[in-house]
Amino acid sequence: MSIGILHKYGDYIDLGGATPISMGEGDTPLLYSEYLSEKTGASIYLKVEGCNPSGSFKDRGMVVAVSKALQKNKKVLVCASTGNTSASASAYAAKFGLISAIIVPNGNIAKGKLAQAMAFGAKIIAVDGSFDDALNIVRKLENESSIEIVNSINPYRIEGQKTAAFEIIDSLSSIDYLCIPVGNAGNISAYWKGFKEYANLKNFKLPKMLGFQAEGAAPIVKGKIINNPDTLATAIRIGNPASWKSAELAISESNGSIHSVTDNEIIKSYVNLARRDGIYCEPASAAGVAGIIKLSKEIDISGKNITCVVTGNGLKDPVNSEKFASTNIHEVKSELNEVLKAINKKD
Ligand code: AN7
Repeated sequence: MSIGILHKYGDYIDLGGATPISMGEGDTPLLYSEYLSEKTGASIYLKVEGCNPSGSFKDRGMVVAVSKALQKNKKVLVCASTGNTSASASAYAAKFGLISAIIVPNGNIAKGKLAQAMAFGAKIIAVDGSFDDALNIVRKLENESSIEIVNSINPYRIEGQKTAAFEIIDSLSSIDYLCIPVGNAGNISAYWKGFKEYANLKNFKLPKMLGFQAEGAAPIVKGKIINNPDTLATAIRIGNPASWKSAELAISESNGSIHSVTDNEIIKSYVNLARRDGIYCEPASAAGVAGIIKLSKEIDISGKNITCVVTGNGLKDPVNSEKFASTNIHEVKSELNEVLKAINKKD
């Protein structure tokens, strides 16, 4: 049976007396990329977080936040979301007998994520604003007694997400760089917390944190709130990240840096992850890979050990997949010769 992060790493997670629950989060693949390593001269590994129960890294944090919500006898999980947090919250709500209410930017969440939340029976509230507007409303629900806010402003989310750093160290002993997409900036903060805490126990050299935002939604890179963030990587279409300060701290403490990547660069890496590594992710998840390819042309990373976090599953965003990663469909009669002809035909 899958044990989940709270059973595997329970000694290192502050649960404050809550009962650990599980949907089998974590223990995700860490795959060596021959293609990316050859291209950059570094040793590049991919942490495939789309293999979590609801298809993204959010489950690592959600399992902790929901354990606490159950301990506090809360009835309703609420989050603002660009999609993955809402899919995760709705899954845990379904399993643990809670209601989920998700506040999403109308028209700007990927189809698969909405379909997931619907399937899990969530109450879906689509606001005519951005993710940042939705989160501002959610913050005001703090004093509602039956509601647990499960965005990463809930510290238990970060507490759970830090376990991905533990897993990387358990596999590779140490790494030089961690490359990670940045949206609301919770995950980069969580990894850094995880690396620091684990270094006290395992004695390894801390990695440099490299964060990557989409160019049209790069408030931390630009040092200012972006009022109308825009990118086709809707998961990271965020103009005023909640964990802005802790992300900056992670970057400065680790001697890392934060950069932007264009939608074109994101899509190129998204398609190559599928075609060269066999990893089907959503566009935002490819931002870390796009970033290290870009940086490899500016700084010498040869010989370095690098892990790129691939944050969510490709099935979540069928529209961008069809738009940017489709191939021909050969429609033929159901006859052997026709099928053989199609197999041998040059596209
Ligand atoms: C695939 O679901 O913010 O920097 O509401 O779905 O921790 O926000 C999702 C973010 C990267 C960015 N990759 O992580 C949400 C949400 C994927 C994501 C991020 C998200 P953070």
